[in-house]
Amino acid sequence: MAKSSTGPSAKPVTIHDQKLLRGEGGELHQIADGDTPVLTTAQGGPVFDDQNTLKVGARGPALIEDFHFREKIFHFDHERIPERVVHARGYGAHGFFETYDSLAKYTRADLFQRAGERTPAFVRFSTVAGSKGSFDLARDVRGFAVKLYTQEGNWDLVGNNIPVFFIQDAIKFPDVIHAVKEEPDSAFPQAQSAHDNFWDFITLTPESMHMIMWVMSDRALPRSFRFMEGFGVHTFRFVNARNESTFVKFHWKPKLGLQSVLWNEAVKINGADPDFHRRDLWAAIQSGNFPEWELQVQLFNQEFADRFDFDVLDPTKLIPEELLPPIAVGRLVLDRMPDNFFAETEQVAFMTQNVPPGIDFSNDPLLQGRNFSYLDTQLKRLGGPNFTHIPINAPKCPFAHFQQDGHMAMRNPVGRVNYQPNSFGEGPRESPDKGFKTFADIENGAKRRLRPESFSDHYSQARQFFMSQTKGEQRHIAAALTFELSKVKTPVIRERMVSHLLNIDEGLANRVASMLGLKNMPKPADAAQPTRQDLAESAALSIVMNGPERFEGRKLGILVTDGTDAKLLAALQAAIAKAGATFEIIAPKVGGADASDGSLIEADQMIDGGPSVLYDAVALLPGDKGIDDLLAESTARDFVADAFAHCKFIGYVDAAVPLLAKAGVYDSLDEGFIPLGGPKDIDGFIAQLGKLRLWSREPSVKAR
Ligand code: HDE
Repeated sequence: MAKSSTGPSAKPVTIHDQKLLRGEGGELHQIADGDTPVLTTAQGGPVFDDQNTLKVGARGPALIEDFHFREKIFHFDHERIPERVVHARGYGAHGFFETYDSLAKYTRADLFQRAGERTPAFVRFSTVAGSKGSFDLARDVRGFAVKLYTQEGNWDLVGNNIPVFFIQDAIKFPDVIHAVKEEPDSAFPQAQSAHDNFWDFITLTPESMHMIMWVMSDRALPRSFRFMEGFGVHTFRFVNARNESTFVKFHWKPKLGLQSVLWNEAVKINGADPDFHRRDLWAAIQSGNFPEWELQVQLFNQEFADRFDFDVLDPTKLIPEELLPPIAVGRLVLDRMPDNFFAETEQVAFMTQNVPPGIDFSNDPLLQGRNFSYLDTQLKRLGGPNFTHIPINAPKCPFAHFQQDGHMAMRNPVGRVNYQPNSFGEGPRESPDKGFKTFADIENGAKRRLRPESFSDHYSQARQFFMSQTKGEQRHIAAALTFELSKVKTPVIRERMVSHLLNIDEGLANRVASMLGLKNMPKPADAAQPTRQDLAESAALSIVMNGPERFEGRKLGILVTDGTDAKLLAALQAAIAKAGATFEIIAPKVGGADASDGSLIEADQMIDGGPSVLYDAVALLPGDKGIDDLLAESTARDFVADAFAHCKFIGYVDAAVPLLAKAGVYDSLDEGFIPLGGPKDIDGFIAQLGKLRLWSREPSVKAR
């Protein structure tokens, strides 16, 4: 007869450092003792055995009365909520916004009234097209969604890292998103715009051309969330206590400057570390290097807006910063990771319609559509109307209303009165003074479905963006367009895109056509408005022209082996820390290497797990003894060859020369290679690192 289940028996075992009990079937049990809390069901019932289901006899069948098993599996089965339709992959952090000076002249919003006022914040960065489990370095727009818990309710500035958008009217949003996401029959490609559907839609939607220039630029491949800008995109309004309105555009400027990676690098990062961006944010915040952005605003009135040919309500246009310099109004600091990713980052519900009194909408048709969508989407994702009861979405100021009941209601009214007006003197009342009062703009006109003519210039700012880039950045745009279109199987779509490029810049169109091997040059696309050739270049649109010129916040990869010069390594580590940067040690074995003085160098990565694409620059510090270990490793050769191809600065000791030769770069030593003969050479190396990349090398490593 089979023995009956008795649960964990009292046969203690020790597995390395863990004391456990062994059950009759050999399974291991961890038993509560001393202060350890007792495992319970969600109902609070103490659990007897968490390793075995309840069965008849030792070998089954299982019993349906096993409420612990059923509750555990039932809960597991429902762990996921629907991922966001767009921006599914994201990463968030807490922090605060600090106001510089009172903006009372422009807005009555409480958070802008007092210098030094701090408002709690939660920010979620994201990619748009990929699913929740996709990789970080997709060529894509990044979401930059900020929730500010103000004293007058939550203000959500749900922006992107690109200041314009693909479409002008919200009714086209499902189309552009369907087109960019994986094709519905094959279910691929994941997190890529390089496929027919996307380019088919884009080439039939000329209003997208300005945004396309941005998405094909290095802006779509940020090195870190910490090194990218954020934009509110739409024109909003500030409204002051006298009910005067000023148009406003919001910009977040990273304190550490802008930086992106190359496409070839991005592709390799996605394989080596699909969590590259989240790991970067996590590491920076956990180590106390809190990322910071300045909030800058462009303020203008209707008279100023009327000076432009384009419409300030058109979200495919920007106001060049040279024409309207932004004013710094505060700073955002991220200083704390969520305790729990799901509870906070996954459940956070951003909504464009969350604005405090003093901030108001414009008639931008995209913004108007978004104001419907974001509330609607939360109902589906979070399962009911009570999503503001979830702590991450709850206001941090006093609030009171008569909303009640519904799924998962956590805060329930007490007392009799749940309506107003009431004559019992209970409950909240409306406030004409404090309440949100919509700016009383005068609107009239016939009800029509119409795109205003003022939205019809689709190419001028696309051209302006392209012309404002450095030559290298322009090459990247041409290469990105060529790569993307090379994945498009329908030749006519490729040609159609070139016909649009002809309206942007003929040189760009010719370059892309030639790299695609296009046999016949198409005619320029029919344009609703001719492209303006006279728009001034804007340096603010380039990444390279807005780099940091210092290595702060960046990361050096230091390759070591047995025999690495201990003094040189220590001096380099100290100098990197002094520059406000970080480093990782890469060695042939993760157990580390023995330095020249016999000390152990602890490794962060084994060479196979730490390719140079994960670093902003590299230092090759092998010892004479250990270099042979590396020469036989293709990963070590790739480490050097990729650092070279990606225009990175490379510090090296003499012992590394055979590796440089093996990687095929020893005949191409340029000023990006810095010999590290001893600690005296380190200052010069660090100074060079501040340039981030040796762009002058690029034409020799990527001819097209
Ligand atoms: Fe969004 N967008 N969007 N979007 N969006 C969402 O809301 C939508 C647009 C942006 O980290 C969704 O909660 C429509 C522009 C960010 O949680 C959804 C239109 C900009 C995030 C939605 C737009 C954005 C979203 C999906 C066209 C830049 C992520 C889940 C009118 C200014 C927020 C959700 C986060 C998320 C709708 C266009 C930024 C479906 C209908 C333009 C950063 O409601």
